[in-house]
Amino acid sequence: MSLNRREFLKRSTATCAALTAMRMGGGGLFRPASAAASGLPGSLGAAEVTSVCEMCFWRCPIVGKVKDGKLVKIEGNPKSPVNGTRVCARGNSGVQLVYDPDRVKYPMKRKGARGEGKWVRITWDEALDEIAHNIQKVKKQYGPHALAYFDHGASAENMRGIFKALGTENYTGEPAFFQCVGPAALAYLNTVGYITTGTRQYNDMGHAKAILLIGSHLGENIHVSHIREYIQGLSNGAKLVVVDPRFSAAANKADIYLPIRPGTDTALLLAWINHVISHNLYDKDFVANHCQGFDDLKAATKNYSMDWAARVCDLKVPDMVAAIELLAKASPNVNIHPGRHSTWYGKGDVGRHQSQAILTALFGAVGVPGGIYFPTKVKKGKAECAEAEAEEIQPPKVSLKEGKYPFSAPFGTVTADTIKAIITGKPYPVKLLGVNGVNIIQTIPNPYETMKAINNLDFIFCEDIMAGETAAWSDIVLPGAVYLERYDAVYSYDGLTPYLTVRQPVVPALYEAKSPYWIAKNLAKRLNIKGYTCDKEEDFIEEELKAAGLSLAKLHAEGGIVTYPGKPYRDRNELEIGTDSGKVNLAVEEFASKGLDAVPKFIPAPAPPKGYTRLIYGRSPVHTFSRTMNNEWLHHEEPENRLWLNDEVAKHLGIKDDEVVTLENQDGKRSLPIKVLVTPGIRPDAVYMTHGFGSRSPLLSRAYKKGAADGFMMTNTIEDPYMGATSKRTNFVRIVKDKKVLAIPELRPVPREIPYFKSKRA
Ligand SMILES: Nc1nc2c(c(=O)[nH]1)N[C@H]1C(S)=C(S)[C@@H](COP(=O)(O)OP(=O)(O)OC[C@H]3O[C@@H](n4cnc5c(=O)[nH]c(N)nc54)[C@H](O)[C@@H]3O)O[C@H]1N2
Ligand SMILES: Nc1nc2c(c(=O)[nH]1)N[C@H]1C(S)=C(S)[C@@H](COP(=O)(O)OP(=O)(O)OC[C@H]3O[C@@H](n4cnc5c(=O)[nH]c(N)nc54)[C@H](O)[C@@H]3O)O[C@H]1N2
Ligand code: SF4
Ligand SMILES: [Mo]
Repeated sequence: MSLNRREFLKRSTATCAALTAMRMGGGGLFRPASAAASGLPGSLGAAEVTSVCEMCFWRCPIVGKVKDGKLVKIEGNPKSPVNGTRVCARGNSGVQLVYDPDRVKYPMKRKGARGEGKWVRITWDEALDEIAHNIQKVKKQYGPHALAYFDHGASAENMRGIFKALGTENYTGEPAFFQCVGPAALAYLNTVGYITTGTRQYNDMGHAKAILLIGSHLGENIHVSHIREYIQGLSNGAKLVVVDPRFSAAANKADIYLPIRPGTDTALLLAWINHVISHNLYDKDFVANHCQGFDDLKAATKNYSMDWAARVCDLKVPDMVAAIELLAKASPNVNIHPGRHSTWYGKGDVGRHQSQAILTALFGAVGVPGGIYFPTKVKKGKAECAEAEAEEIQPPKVSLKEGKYPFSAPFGTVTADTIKAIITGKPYPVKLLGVNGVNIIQTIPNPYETMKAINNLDFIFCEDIMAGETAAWSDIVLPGAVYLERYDAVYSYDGLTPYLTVRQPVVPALYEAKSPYWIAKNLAKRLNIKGYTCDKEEDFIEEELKAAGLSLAKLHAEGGIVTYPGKPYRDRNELEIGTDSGKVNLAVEEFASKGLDAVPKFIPAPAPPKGYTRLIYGRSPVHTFSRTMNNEWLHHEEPENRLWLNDEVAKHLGIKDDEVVTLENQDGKRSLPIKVLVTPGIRPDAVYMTHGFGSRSPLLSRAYKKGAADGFMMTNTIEDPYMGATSKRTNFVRIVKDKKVLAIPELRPVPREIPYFKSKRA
C-alpha cells in the first residue's frame, strides 16, 4: 500500500474501492479467469505452473506441480525475491484444499434451519435466479441500502462491484479490517503519512540492529518473507525486545523479554517516550526537520515515569530501562514493529500504535535501513472490462457509513454497526446479506449477535470454497473456484524488491466450482447490471499487463515474475512525509479536532473481575484463521488447540497438563471442551488459545467441534472511538472442570490505576 495520506483521502472520497489495496486482505483488484496456463515440465516429471498462494493473504509466489492432471506439490517460485522456493506449512497444503472432500462442490440451497447444515443441490441457474430475485425483492421493498455485502480477500472483488452498482452504501463491509489492522493503519496514516501494515508490512527487520515486538508473535504469526526478514535481522546480530504476557516463539528468541500485564502496553510506551526525550536519546536532526508537535508530545508525556509504568505494567524498572536503551543505541536502524492485529482493547488501540509510530520517529527510523520504509509502486493497468457500471450512490438520510466514528468512513461500514442495523432496523433496515471470503461467525466477535442478525435477515447467500459456519448459516451457497483453479488480477508487490506476477490456474476447477468473475458476470446479467464485458479472464490480465509493457507470454518466459528496482530508503534531504503537515505528526491535530487525543494517553483496560482471568489469543503457525481447520495435512499437524494456563494457577485449581476443561465467560457463555497446556510461559492473569478452532459447522467433517473457538467467549466488545474497530481482549473466563466452576486466584495484585471489569454475574 503506497498511497500517502493526502492521496488516500482524495481517493477515499471518490470511491472506497481504491481502499481495497490497503486492507489487509486486499492486494488490488483481483479478478479471476478460466483457462489453465500452459505448464513447463520440471522436477517430479510434473508440469510446473507459476501462480500465487492464497492460503493466507501474504500471497507468496508459487509453482504448482501437476502430474497426470493432478496437483501433487506446491513450492515457492525460485524467481521470487521474497520467498524463493519456500512456502509455509499452509502454502504447502494448498494441494489438500483442492481435494478436500468437504469443499463446496455445487450450488446448494438450505433445507433445514440456518446453521443446521442440511442442503439440497440445485443448478447454477436456479441459484443465481433465486439470489437475483431476492435482491430485487428486498431492494424494491426497503431500498438499496437494505442490501449489504461482507467480504474479504481476492475472491470478493467482482461481487463487490455488483453491490456497488445496486446503489447500496453497504458494499465495502470488510469485517476483517475492523477486526484486524484498522487501528494500527489509522495511527500510522496520521503519524507518518502512510499505512505500514497493509497487505504488506513495510518494516525492514532484515537490516535492523534492534527490533521491538509489542505482541506481534512472529514465528507463530507466519508470513514467509516477513519471517525471513526477521530471521535475517536476528542472524545479523539484531537485538530483540519482546513485550508479551505470554512466552511466545518470539519471546523465546529475545534478548530482553518483558512479560507485561495485558492491556498496559501504552503505559510502557509513554514512559519510554518520556525517557527517550528526557535523556536526550532522540534523533535531534530528524525531530527538528521532519517532525511537528514535539513540544506537545514532551508536555503530554512528562509525567509518565518508569516507576509508575513498572507498577501499571507489572514489570521491573531496570528491565524496562535496559530495553529502551538497547533500542536507542541501535537508532536510527531500529525496527519498532508496527504490529498487525490491533483490535485488542477498543479504547486505546489507536493510541498504542500511535505511540509505536512516535517512538519510530523519535529514533529517526523512517526511510532508513532497519526502520519503516517507503513502498515502491509498480505500474500496472486497469481493466475496465472486468468491472460493473455503477451510478453514483445516493446516500440514505441517516448513513451507517458516515456514522458515529469520525475516522471510519474511508474504510467502509463499521462491522458492529451493520450487525446492529440488521438486528434493530436502525438507522434503516438491512435485510439481505451477501458474504464472500469471510467467515463471519468465527471472525466477528460475539457470534451470538451475528447469528441473531442472520436470523433477522430476509435472505443471506455466500460464495465460499469450504463449508464452514457462514456456508452452513446461508440460504444459498455458491461454490467458488479455489485460488489454484483461477486467474486473479495482476499482483503488484511494492516491498523492498518490487515485482509483478499473476495468479493463474494450476489445475482446472473441480466439480461445478466457478471463478468469482464468472459468478459476478452471470449474476449481473440477471440484475440488468451493465459491465463485466471481458470475454475470457486472460483479457483483463493482458490489459493490466500491457501498461507495464508485459503480456502473459512475456511473463511466462520470465518464470512468472518480473522484478523492478525499489526505493525503500530516502536521504534526509529528499524525505517527503505524506501527512497534511508534510512532517511526521508527533501530535495529531486532526484527532484533537474530533475531540480525541492529539498525543496518546494511557487508557487502562479493566482488569479481570475476581475469580476470572483474561482470555487472549493468537495464531497457530500451521493454520490460517478458521479456513484451514479441515485441511487434511494441517489437521494432522494440529487437530485442536490447547488452553495455555499458568502453572501456579493450575496448581491452585488442581488442574493437570492435558486435562480437558471448558470455559465459562463473564456472561455465562460456555466453550467447547479444550485440553489444558500447563506452563510457566503465561502470566497468571491470562489464558491463551489459538484462533480458528472449535468449528460449529457440521459440514466440516474433520474440524467440527475440534478444540474451542475464542470468538464464542467474546460477548463483551468495545468499539474504538476513532474508527469503530471491535475489541477482543476484553473478555474474561473461569474454568469448568467436572461440572464444577473454579474461581481463578488473583496472583498478581492489580494497582489502583486499573479498574476492575464490572461483571453482571461476578
Ligand atoms: N500462521 C498464521 N500466521 C498468520 C495468520 C494466520 O492465520 N496464521 N494471520 C495473519 C494475520 S491477518 C494477522 S493480523 C497476524 C496476527 O498476528 P500478530 O499481529 O502477531 O497478532 P498480535 O495480536 O499482535 O499477537 C498475538 C500475541 O499477542 C500477545 N498478547 C495478548 N495480549 C497482549 C497485550 O495486552 N499486550 C501485549 N504486548 N501482547 C499481548 C499474545 O500472547 C500473542 O502472543 O498474523 C498473520 N499471520
Ligand atoms: N475471535 C477472533 N476473531 C478474529 C481474529 C482472532 O484472532 N480471533 N482475527 C481477526 C483477524 S486479524 C482477521 S485478518 C480476520 C480474518 O477473518 P476471515 O478472513 O473471515 O478468516 P477465515 O476464518 O479464514 O475465513 C475466511 C473464509 O473465506 C473462505 N475462503 C477462503 N478462500 C476463499 C476463496 O478463494 N474464495 C471464496 N469465495 N472464499 C474463500 C474460507 O473458506 C472461509 O469461510 O479475523 C479476525 N477475527
Ligand atoms: S505465508 Fe504461507 S500461506 Fe501465506 S501466502 Fe505465503 S506460503 Fe501461502
Ligand atoms: Mo489480520
